[in-house]
Amino acid sequence: MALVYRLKSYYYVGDAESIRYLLAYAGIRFENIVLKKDVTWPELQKTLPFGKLPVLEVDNKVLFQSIPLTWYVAKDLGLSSSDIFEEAEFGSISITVHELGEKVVQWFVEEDKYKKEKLETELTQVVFPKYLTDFEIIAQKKGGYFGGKKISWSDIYFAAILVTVQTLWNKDLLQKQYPLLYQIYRDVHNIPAIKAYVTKYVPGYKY
Ligand SMILES: N[C@@H](CCC(=O)N[C@@H](CS)C(=O)NCC(=O)O)C(=O)O
Repeated sequence: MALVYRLKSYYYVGDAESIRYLLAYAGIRFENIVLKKDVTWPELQKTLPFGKLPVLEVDNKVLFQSIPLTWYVAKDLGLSSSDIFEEAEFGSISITVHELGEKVVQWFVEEDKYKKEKLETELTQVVFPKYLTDFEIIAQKKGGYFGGKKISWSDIYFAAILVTVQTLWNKDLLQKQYPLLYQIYRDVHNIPAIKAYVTKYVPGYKY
C-alpha cells in the first residue's frame, strides 16, 4: 500500500515550501494542512514535537524540522549525493539558508520602529552581502549549483526559502548581483512539476 503523507505547516510558503515542491516533483499525493495561530493553536501546539511546524506525517509517524523533511522527500529523486561529505555540505548550506530566513523574519515581525530600522540596516549592510556572497562563492566553486553541475536538494531548499525572503523584503535580491544564485532560483522554479505546483497554488506566482 502507498504511504500516506500529511504535511502540517504554519504558512503557505515559508519553511514548508521546499517540502511541497519536492512532493509535487515526486508526484506524491499529500494532505496539505495549513494552520493558523487562532484559538485552536495552543491545544494543537501541544501535539507537535517541540511545539513547532512544519511536520510531515508518513503513515502517522511524525518527522519534524524542515531541512531533514526536505532531505527525506528528496531521497528517491536523484537530488542527494552518494558522497557523504557532499551530503553533509548540502546540510550545512541548508542550515545557513534557514538562518538567513530567520533573520529576515525577525526584521519583518519587529514592531518597535527603532529596532526595526536597526535590523533593516544590518540586513542591508551586513547580512545580505555576507550570506549571498558566500553562497555565490560556494555555487561557483561547485560548478554552478550547490549540487555541482546539477540541482541538489539544497538548491531546492535555497530557492524555496528565498521566495519567503524576497516576498517579505519585497525586492529582488539575486538577479542583479548574484548570477549563480539567480540561476539556482530560476532553474528550480522551471522544473516542470515545481512550476506547475506554484502556478496553481501560490498566489501572485512570478518567479
Ligand atoms: N527550525 C525549524 C523552525 C520551526 C519554526 O520555528 N516554526 C515556526 C513556524 S515557521 C513555528 O512553529 N512557530 C510556532 C511557535 O514557535 O509558537 C524548521 O526549520 O522547521
